[in-house]
Amino acid sequence: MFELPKLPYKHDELESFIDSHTMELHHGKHHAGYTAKLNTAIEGTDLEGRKIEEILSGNMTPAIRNNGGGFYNHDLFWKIMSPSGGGEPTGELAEKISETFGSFEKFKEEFSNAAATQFGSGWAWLVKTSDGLQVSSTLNQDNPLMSDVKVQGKPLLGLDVWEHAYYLSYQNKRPDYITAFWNVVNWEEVSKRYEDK
Ligand code: MN3
Repeated sequence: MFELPKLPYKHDELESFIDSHTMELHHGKHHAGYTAKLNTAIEGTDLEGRKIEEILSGNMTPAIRNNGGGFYNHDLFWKIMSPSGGGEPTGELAEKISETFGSFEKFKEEFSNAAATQFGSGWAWLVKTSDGLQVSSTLNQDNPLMSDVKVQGKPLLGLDVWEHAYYLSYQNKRPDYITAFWNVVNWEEVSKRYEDK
């Protein structure tokens, strides 16, 4: 059984970038919903008891793909944000980003563009692939762990661009939400994910 992970901060701690009501609904309703439906979908199958990363990299029913993706993606999303976030990465990750994209600013541009141009619901990603770092985007609750997406690897940073993630504060202005996001990115956590095997 998967459990809804606790938020690592209070609902209102990402204000004025992400409002408290959005956080409450997003975590307490959307993420909780994916978690419950994932449990229903794997109950009684041989996927019960497996790690989520393992489930998502194998063959899945649509219900497991959508709800398992939703479970994993939101868990990552809460962790890679922090009330004391923002700024720039340091250390190995900072070097790798500069080497790959030219500069941190260029990386931000590429990631923001992937998030802005993802049509409809989906996610933007910074992915650690076997060849290094890459920016990508996916539809719905798909993610880079899945074996049939364009850019595969370990998701380091993810941005939810479903309307439920920003509509209450930003309405149709997704680019403003993307700009705000950079102020809450927890680079320490992203670096940790990069350096971990
Ligand atoms: Mn969401």
